[in-house]
Amino acid sequence: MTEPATGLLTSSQQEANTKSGGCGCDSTTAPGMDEKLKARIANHPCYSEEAHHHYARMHVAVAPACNIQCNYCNRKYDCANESRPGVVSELLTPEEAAHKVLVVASKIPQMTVLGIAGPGDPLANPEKTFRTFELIADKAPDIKLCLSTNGLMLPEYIDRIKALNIDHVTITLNTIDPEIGAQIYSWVHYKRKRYKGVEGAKILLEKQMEGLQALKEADILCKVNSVMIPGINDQHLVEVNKAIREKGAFLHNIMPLISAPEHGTHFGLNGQRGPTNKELKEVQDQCSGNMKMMRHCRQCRADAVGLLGEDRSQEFTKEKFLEMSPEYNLENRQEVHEGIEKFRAEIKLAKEKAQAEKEANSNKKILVAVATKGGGLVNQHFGHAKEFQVYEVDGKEVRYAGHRRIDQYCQGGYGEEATADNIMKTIADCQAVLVSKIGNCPKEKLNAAGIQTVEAYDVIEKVALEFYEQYVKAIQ
Ligand code: CLF
Ligand code: SF4
Repeated sequence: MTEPATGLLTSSQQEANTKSGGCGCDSTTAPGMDEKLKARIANHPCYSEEAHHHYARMHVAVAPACNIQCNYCNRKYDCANESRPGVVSELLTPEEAAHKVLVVASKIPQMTVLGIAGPGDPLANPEKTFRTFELIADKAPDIKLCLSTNGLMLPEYIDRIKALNIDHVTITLNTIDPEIGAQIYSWVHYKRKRYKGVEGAKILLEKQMEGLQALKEADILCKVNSVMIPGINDQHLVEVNKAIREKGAFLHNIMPLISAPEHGTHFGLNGQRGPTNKELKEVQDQCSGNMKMMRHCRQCRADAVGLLGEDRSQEFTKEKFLEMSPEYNLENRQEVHEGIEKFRAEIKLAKEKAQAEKEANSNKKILVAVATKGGGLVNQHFGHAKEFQVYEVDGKEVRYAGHRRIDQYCQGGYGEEATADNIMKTIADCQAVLVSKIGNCPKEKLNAAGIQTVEAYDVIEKVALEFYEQYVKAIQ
């Protein structure tokens, strides 16, 4: 099945939310991820949040039939698990699909992933789905194959999936409780028989879990999509998250139900609402402690083409792409990918450098000289001070470091020039002088020598930390 069509999305919803059937989350920073795993997702725009800025995916709509009925789906449209409701894709034969992939591979060389996600369920259309994958694997071996399914037939086809080297599979799994499932699925068609209510949900849920286990055993990366349906499974999704994690799912993509009467779905007609962005984020946050969550899903259509944030499907309608010649050129594509990787490496380096600088600055220790008459306060005029208390500040703590004797600056107009020079020498290693007041003349001299002046009447530690904060900001 395609990722679940959950109703028409506004553009902001598309940006903010994920659809129920897509597969993918950013595991690039998941704890414990080894280099081999990183390489497997490095150019998959759904599985790696970072990759989605650079690499594109495409879907081919070769799978029209479905074997279950989700209450958020209207079969007039694409599968709500991977596609926006209300979007209808042009059906292709496997041969047409292969032609299209080769055309796109040359026109958009950063397209690295071919997904089959509908418009029905890919595994309810096994011959068309696998034939398409076979053709692509044969003609465009550098393209990753990706599949999104409701999971009912997954255990049945796991060997074929493995044999075709399909490394990324999404299961749309909305619940682990058949009672809840009965509220989401009207019926399930399994082995020539139609099951309703809890009975149907039980079969589906069992097969989904079996499928998840089988994927793990076959070492195929699995993303789970869950449609969040307020009042039905919203409170239950944390439990779902825990269960799929235990079964070895790699990513979790919680997507909002998109439901409106005009979609003609069971939920749409019954007035079932979708979650607000705030509700969605709360559940995603609750789950994110357990595993990495996908938050960049665009709930793309079953014939999507391009980067996740763009839709170039209209450039490749059937009428148009059949006129184009499939000029797949592996060398050209590799060259483009090398360029992208070079660029990514530069960005990575720049980010690391900025981070290192930030850390170095936040650990930085500085000294400040304080004019005080006691009481733990900055409360003395610069010109009256006969000594400065020197403190070391590192952003977290203010530690007393000693005192520096000086000649009082205000001498009734005599010798102030020489005194100022001596004072500056005495506190040359300090970044600032904290005083209750200071005249313009010594202030300018200190500033010219690189020592800042802070006028305040407050607790020493407070003034010192405030100065530290603005000092670090200024040098970042
Ligand atoms: Fe397609 Fe899904 Fe593969 Fe991606 S989509 S089959 S994993 S290649 Fe991606 Fe689209 Fe979201 Fe799906 S943004 S709807 S998660
Ligand atoms: Fe997808 Fe089938 Fe569910 Fe529709 S009914 S959302 S096509 S799995």
